Amino acid sequence: MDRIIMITGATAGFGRAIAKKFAANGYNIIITGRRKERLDEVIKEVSGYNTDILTLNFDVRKRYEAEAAIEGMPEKWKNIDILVNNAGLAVGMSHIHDANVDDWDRMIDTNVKGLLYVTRAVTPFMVARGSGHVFNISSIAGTDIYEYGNVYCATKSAVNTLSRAMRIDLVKHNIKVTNIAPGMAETEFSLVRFKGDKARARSVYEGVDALTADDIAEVIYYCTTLPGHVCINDLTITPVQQAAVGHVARRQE
Ligand code: NDP
Ligand code: 8X3
Repeated sequence: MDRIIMITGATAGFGRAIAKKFAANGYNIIITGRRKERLDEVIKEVSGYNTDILTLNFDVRKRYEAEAAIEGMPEKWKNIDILVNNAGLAVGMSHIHDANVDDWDRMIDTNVKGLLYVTRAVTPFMVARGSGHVFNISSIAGTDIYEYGNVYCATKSAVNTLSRAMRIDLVKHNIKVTNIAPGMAETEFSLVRFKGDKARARSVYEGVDALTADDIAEVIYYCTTLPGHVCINDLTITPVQQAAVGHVARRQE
């Protein structure tokens, strides 16, 4: 079987673009997410490529579901070369003293615990084979802390720390770990953060040529084309108009 990539959160945004990019380049893809109908759409989108596809329909927050889905894969699919821990979200924007605690739970459970559950289930396959590449999708919010961002920023700081920790734990097994920290990218991210408020979501990107999901897919693919002995450890990617989270040179429209 050819090379295999597993992408969490492949039903939208970065994950979906990454799935298409790697399928177009001959990889077999394992795509995961909660929305099954979206996974079916991705299958149709890559049907023109010479690629095998496995869909795993689970919620990364549900540890036993995640473990069962990954353990239950046919043996040949366990030879995963690349894992992209992408599933994640921001929910709400509030000060620490008046936030919705359910929003905090969703972010911590998805962005930190979900990432860990999937990594714990997949990395033993890589260790057994003595090779692999893990990408963790963090954010500039992991280092560039901003008002109302508190818990989302904290989850992405945790991802940064986990990337460093994974690199130390996995280095002797010839496993690369690349931490990707994007800035503003126009996906469903803001729609989710603002709980379906389309106007508010759209306003985030006004006057900015934001990153696209395809930009992120392109960068991740590039990292995988380097020689075996080369590992890009950390990458920060922003639109040219964004210097930091709160420093965006918007066009007047
Ligand atoms: P999207 O909302 O477009 O996509 C998010 C993906 O995550 C979806 O496929 C969704 O699938 C999946 N997901 C969310 N929660 C769960 C869950 N509990 N279980 C399984 N899958 C889940 O957002 P992006 O593509 O923009 O975001 C991808 C990653 O990039 C996130 O980690 C985000 O924090 C990060 N990021 C985004 C930036 C941006 O500006 N867009 C910038 C920096 C980082 P489904 O709902 O079907 O389960
Ligand atoms: C998403 C980037 O700036 O909205 O991770 O926090 S930001």
